[in-house]
Amino acid sequence: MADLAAVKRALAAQRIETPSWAFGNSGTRFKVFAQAGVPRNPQEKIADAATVHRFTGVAPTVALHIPWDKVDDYAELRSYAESLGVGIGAVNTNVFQDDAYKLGSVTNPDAGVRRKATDHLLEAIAIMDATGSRDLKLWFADGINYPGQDDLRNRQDRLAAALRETYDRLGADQRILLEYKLFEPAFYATDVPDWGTSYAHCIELGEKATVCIDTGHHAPGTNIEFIVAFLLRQNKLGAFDFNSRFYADDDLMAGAADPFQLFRIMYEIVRGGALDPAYGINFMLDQCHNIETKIPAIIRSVMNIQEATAKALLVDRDALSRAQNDGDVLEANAVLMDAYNTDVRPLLAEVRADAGLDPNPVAAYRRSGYQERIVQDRVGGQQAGWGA
Ligand code: LRH
Ligand code: MN
Repeated sequence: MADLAAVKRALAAQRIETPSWAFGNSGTRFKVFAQAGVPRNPQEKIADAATVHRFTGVAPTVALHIPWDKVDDYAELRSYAESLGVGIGAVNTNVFQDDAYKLGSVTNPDAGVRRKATDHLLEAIAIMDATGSRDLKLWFADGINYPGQDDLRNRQDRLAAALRETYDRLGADQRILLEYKLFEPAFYATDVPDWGTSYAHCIELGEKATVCIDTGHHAPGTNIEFIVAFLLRQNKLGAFDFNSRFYADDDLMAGAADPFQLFRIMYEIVRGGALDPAYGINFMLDQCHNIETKIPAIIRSVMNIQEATAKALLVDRDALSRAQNDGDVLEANAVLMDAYNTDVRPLLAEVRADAGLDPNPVAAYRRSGYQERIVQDRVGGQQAGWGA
């Protein structure tokens, strides 16, 4: 039987990083539906992230995306965040929105374009020096749409060269999170399409390079928890971009489309002893709230991850090992399903109450008047978005 006191301590210590861009307007190529009260600048995004932390107690850092969160003084932005009780987390680069990157950024056939892209990656590390961030999150939209459009090997050589230069610029306590994605915006070959490619580049780079798993970036039917188990064994899992999807990179609320998958992923994290923040995995959200109110959606997503984690922590590990070692297929599956089918909401309500928080963060947020206040205050100016 799981030790409930230990489970509650692990849940209280859980840390989830929110994405600044999820507080801004987002959508699809068909439409971006603007919402009243959306932030107009990085400071207002950070204020919303601090609000998520205020009601959940487990989201003390917010990831930035450059240039969407570009400011003149990043040290000042850091102090502002800290004044609201949050820290600046991962710094995300953006080499996917400049006209120069049509045929690729660090993989572009044109050396001048590769230089431009690599300089942006290096600029992001200088920003991390100011914000005190550990994680440089690299995602490359780079890829090709037609066979023959470019040489697949040459593009890997170009990518490796840019990664090497970036890696060598890292500070002692900084690291690379190399995110992969099967497709989109490239529709024939993506240069970092899967965990194996990211993993291989991370091994080539060194110990400060780790893989970032975005749960929306796999082919349908991919067993993501296997990737988690494998990378943990290799000590090469650095972070998650949590969201959920029914079809492609839908960026829906984590756990909304497939709570059982999120549970299986968190079980491999717990089984691997990797839940504790000290282990070093950065559990981030990466979502787009195209039609739903953004702050309660992010609070709900944090709660979904907490619920999946609580269920994973309740797995009777001894009974599971016994059944597995006995080859008792049905019993082994039943032990895991017992935990998954456990209603952990009362347990999480206790954990929140013990932390002086409202047991229902979404309801507490709705009662707080914060949403009405930002709708009233944030009038005029340019609402934040992807600027695509
Ligand atoms: C790419 C991605 C990446 C971010 C972007 C906001 O699909 O997952 O992590 O840079 O979304
Ligand atoms: Mn992502």
